[in-house]
Amino acid sequence: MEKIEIKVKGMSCGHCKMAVEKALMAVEGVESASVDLEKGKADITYDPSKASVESMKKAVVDAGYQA
Ligand SMILES: [Cu+2]
Repeated sequence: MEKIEIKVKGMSCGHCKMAVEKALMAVEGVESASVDLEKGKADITYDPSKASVESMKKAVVDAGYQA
């Protein structure tokens, strides 16, 4: 497992935080995702053999935010 921090823009409330976490958790290989709303970042633990940084960023973008 590896850890990464991705910057996420466009979040404004707790619902946004939940939406981004849910989108990240839906990516295959992502074990956990914790979004910090105030700092605008997501701490992700993932399996690099299954999940790529690009696929995680795409999930955030598809959810309606900027990664
Ligand atoms: Cu919101």
